[in-house]
Amino acid sequence: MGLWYDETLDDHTRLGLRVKETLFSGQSAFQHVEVIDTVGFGRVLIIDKVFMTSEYDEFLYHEMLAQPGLCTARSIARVLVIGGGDGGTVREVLRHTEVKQCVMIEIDQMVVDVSKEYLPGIGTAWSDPRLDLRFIDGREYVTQSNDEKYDVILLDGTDPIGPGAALFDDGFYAGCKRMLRPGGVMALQSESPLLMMDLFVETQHRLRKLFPEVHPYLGPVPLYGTGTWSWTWCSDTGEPLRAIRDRQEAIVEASKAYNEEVHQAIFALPNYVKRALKL
Ligand code: SPD
Repeated sequence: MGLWYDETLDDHTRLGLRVKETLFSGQSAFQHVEVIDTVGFGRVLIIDKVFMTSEYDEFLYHEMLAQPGLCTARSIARVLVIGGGDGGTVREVLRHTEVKQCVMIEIDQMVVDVSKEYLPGIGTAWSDPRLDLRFIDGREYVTQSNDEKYDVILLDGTDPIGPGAALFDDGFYAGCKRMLRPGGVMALQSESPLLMMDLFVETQHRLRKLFPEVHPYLGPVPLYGTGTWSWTWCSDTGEPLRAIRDRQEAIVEASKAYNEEVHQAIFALPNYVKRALKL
């Protein structure tokens, strides 16, 4: 049978991958970081025993986190990414030639170093001169920095356990909103509406207190428990379905999942989600 790696989703459910080889295992100042090579999902990054991303399905997560916001914001000259140490989100940002600067704030340098070494196919933009990578605490950055403003902010954190928990509360979201330019868009991963319905709903309520426009959207990510994942599009103004055609056209050809039709479709919510959100 060989060796299996299981992520425990809750008291009665595990998700298991058959392992070919463990490539890295180490403890940083913040969390336990592993990379395994698997039979079905290729190389997989794991933090604190939770699957973070895989070579097999990372595009489903990173394109959906980044492209809906990037294709709707008024400008995308300056983009902030918080988290995203595997490099998949900044790769998506830097596919746009309109982006002049992408600041990435990652608390844990080990995640970036390990991803550069073992997941080079995910983080393909590390040497882009427009990338400004800073190893600092994302929460401190958004709550204490006064002068930096962004057109798009993308939150690519872990689940709200360990250091990732600091990226899920009112103070953090308010700090992000303060840094958004007029017409700007913030998009974040907002967990599974099946496995973590309470957290998903709570997150929507927190965001609605701050932004007039809060629109969750859904897509498949097989690596994450239940396979159904959510992201949320937030803005002061604007409309998530009104994509900027030229900007979309420039990136759709080379995208694996994102295109004009997918952009429209992902914002359609099934009844169980609408009812949970009282929409
Ligand atoms: N349950 C896992 C959630 C992970 C979300 N972030 C993944 C980071 C990929 N860049």
